[in-house]
Amino acid sequence: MTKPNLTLTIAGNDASGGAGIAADLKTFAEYGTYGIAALTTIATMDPENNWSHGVTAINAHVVKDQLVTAFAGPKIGAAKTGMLPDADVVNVIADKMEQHRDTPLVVDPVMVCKGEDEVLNPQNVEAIKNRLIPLATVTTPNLFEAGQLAELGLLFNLEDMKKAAKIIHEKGAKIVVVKGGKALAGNEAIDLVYDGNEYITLTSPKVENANNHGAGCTFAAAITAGIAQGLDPIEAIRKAKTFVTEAIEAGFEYNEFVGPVFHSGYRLNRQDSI
Ligand code: PXL
Repeated sequence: MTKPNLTLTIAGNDASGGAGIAADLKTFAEYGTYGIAALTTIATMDPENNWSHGVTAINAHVVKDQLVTAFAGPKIGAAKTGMLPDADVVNVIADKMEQHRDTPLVVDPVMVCKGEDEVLNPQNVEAIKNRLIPLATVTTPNLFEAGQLAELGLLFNLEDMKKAAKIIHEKGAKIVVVKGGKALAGNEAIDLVYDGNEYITLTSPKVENANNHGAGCTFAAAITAGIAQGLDPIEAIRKAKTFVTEAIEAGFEYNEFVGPVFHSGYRLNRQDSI
């Protein structure tokens, strides 16, 4: 067997296993890549208190040390970022990725978790915008995040998404995917892709009563793995959309509070489990 392609996630742990590094590493494995994780935060949820989230930050110097280890092996085919707790951590990651500009970077600018309205602190959003977006091969904001990054406030329709995508592209991201997802009116989940030349819309039917916790992380991780496997970014985005749609279809109710995607859905639709 030849050596696997390496993929790196720089993200938080969702203690319920649906989002964050759990989603990323499972997705990397489904694609047949060798996943590595650098942990940035630990997110816990309290079943006694309506699943309210607790977030513990990993110190920036520990994030830095993890990245030194991660880059000490074979070449990393592609990396992604997820939940980042503060500007210090963002800066450490940007410093490292500036030394490894030949490693494609997927920036999932996580600002909020489903079911929680807390937005990350403004300095953090600024740091993501100024330090990571310029390094991004692909960035995958949802409607809310795209509005924040483009400084347009709330977005409501495809025209707003196009405007935001163009502004985020001007900030340096090579390809911007604005995820309309379930939030847009109508019965299709629409994502808008902009590469500086053309707008491409990717549509899929909205999955009814979707158990979709972790869908954003899974989508970005799938793009990362596709790029590491040699797909061009647009092809990687198209394949990731199919991968995450099937993961959502395979989603399940974890408890009364949350329903995660099942990251193995795409493979299990094609193959029996081991
Ligand atoms: O879905 C956003 C997200 C990302 N990363 C971690 C999370 C969550 C939401 O719960 O816990 C670690």
